[in-house]
Amino acid sequence: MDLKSFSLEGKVALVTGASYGIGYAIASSYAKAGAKIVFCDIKQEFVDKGLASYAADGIEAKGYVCDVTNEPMVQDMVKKIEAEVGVIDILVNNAGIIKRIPMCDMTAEEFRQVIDVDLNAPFIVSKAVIPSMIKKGHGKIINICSMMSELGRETVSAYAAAKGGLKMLTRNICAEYGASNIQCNGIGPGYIATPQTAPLREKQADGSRHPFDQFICGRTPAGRWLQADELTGPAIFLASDASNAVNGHILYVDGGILAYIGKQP
Ligand code: NAP
Ligand code: GCO
Repeated sequence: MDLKSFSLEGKVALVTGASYGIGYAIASSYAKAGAKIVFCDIKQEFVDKGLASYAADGIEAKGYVCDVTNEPMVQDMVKKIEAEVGVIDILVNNAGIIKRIPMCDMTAEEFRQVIDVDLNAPFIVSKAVIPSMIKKGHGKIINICSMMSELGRETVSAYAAAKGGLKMLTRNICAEYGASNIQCNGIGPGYIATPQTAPLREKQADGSRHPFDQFICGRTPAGRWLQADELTGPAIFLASDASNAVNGHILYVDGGILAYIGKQP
């Protein structure tokens, strides 16, 4: 086997919501593997912040303001990327939100907002890039799923519904476009220390650890929160030719959570 198949040299990669957090870590690793990086975020100030961080890391990235739930805006962004950078070889559907609200207290509108960003948007962005991937003869789509693609927990009904749906959208894109040499896979991160999970790790008023922080460490065989950088090896693999025979798969990068019943009392 030629180890060059792990390289992303010359590929164009779009990572959504990648000004910071998991998206930023994945996009940066793609740049190091040789790809040209394009990212989007919903607000100009976040795009500017992202551009400054990439530049500080010595990475040349192009950033676009785009709300991934807005189909005309996404179609427009993809056209611009094709004209200004090139046809997208790799798409990472990373942008996501969570609302931690008990189901019976959640409004239908709040539920819809989460489904819109976490499930409808990956459909909208994938749909925008697939036609050019078909013309080019290959493409990689990576959907950022979750533990909640498999498990439920109190307060995250909309998020779990969306991430469970995203797992099945992943399999369906594989089923529908595998014959066009498009591989669509998911990464299911465990509990990663990013701004999204910061409220779950906040120190208590008395300086003790947040109960959820203790719960997650006890529920993870690795015994710790994971870092965004730990997702990058699997993300490079799924974006590269080394994974051309892997399709419709969800690769859980969870420190062992899904294999574990939890710490014995
Ligand atoms: P994060 O720190 O909150 O970053 C999410 C990014 O998505 C932000 O840059 C956010 O931009 C952007 N975004 C939100 N709505 C958007 C929209 N409509 N259009 C464009 N961009 C939008 O989250 P993260 O922890 O890095 O998570 C990234 C992905 O991994 C999400 O899909 C999340 O569900 C998933 N995930 C996270 C964990 C974890 O433990 N952290 C575990 C499993 C899966 P703004 O800041 O401007 O809103
Ligand atoms: C939560 C967390 C999770 C993680 C992640 C787990 O409130 O339980 O935010 O949903 O972000 O998706 O894989």
